[in-house]
Amino acid sequence: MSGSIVAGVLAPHPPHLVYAENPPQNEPTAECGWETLRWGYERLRKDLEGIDYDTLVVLSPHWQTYVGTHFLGVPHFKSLSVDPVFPNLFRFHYELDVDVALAQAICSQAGGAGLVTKMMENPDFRVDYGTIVSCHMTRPQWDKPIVGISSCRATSYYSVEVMQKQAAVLAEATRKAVEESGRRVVLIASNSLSHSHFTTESAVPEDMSKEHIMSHGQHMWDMRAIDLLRKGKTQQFVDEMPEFTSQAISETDAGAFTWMLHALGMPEYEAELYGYGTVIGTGNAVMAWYPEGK
Ligand code: 2X7
Ligand code: FE2
Repeated sequence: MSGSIVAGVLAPHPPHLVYAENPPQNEPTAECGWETLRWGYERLRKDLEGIDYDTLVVLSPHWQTYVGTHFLGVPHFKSLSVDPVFPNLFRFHYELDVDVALAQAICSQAGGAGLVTKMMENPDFRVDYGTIVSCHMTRPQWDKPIVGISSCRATSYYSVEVMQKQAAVLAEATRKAVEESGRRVVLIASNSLSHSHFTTESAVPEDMSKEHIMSHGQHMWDMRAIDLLRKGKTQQFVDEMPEFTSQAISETDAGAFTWMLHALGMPEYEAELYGYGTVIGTGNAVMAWYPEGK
C-alpha cells in the first residue's frame, strides 16, 4: 500500500520548553514557565493520539551541514545532549531509534534529483538539541523511530530564494520516498518564527514576568505569518518568506518550514494553531496541518 504524510507539524525547539516540563531525562528542574506553548503542545499531542503513524521525519536548524543535506543513518542513538547556550536548562539523556530504511530512501531520492546528500553513519554522533526538543515535545514517549535531516545552510551560502528551491526538491524527494515506503509519517519543521533574542538571562530563567517579544516589529511579522497560514494562504507565506526571514531574523532560514509546506502540497486549507508564545524574546508557534483530516 502507498505510504502517506498524515500530518505536518511546526514544532519550535527552545530547550526552555523541555526544561519547564521536567521530564526524567533532563537534569535541571524548573518551577514553571512558557505555559501557552507547552499547553499548545499538549493539545497537539492529544490530536496526534487519534492518528495512526509509523515515523517522525524532522528537519532541524541546529544540525548544520555545510556540504549537502545529511540524514541520521544509525539505528539507535543514546547519549547526553547539552545545549551549548543554555547548559543550565538542558542536559538531556536521550535514547532514540532511527527509521534508517526511510532515511536511506529519502537520501537516494534527493540525490537522484540533484541534491548533494549523505547518510551520517557515525555511531558516536551527538544528535542536535533541535531534533531532540521538537521530537520530545511532539511525542515524549520516544516510542516511534525518527528520520533526522540536517540543514545545509543554503540561505547563508546563497540566499533564501536558493534555500527555497532546494527545500522544494527535498520535499518532493521526501514525498516520493514516503509513498514508496508504505509508511504513514508525521513531518516536523523544527523552528521558531521571529528569532531575535535577548542576550542576557534573568536570574530565574522561568520568571515569566521577564518574558516578552523582542520588538513590536517581530510580533507584527509573526502575526502576519500565522494569519496567512491559518487562512490557508500557504503559497503567499512561502512567497513572502525572503522578506519574512530577513525582517524577522527568522529561523525559517534553515529550510525546515519551506521543506514541510512543499511536502504537504502547499495546503489551501487552514492550519491548526495550538499555541503561540515567546521564549527569551523569540516568537514561537505550535501549528499543524492534517492532509487526511484529524
Ligand atoms: O534554538 C533556540 C531557539 N530557536 C529559540 C529560542 C531559544 C533557544 O534556542
Ligand atoms: Fe533554534
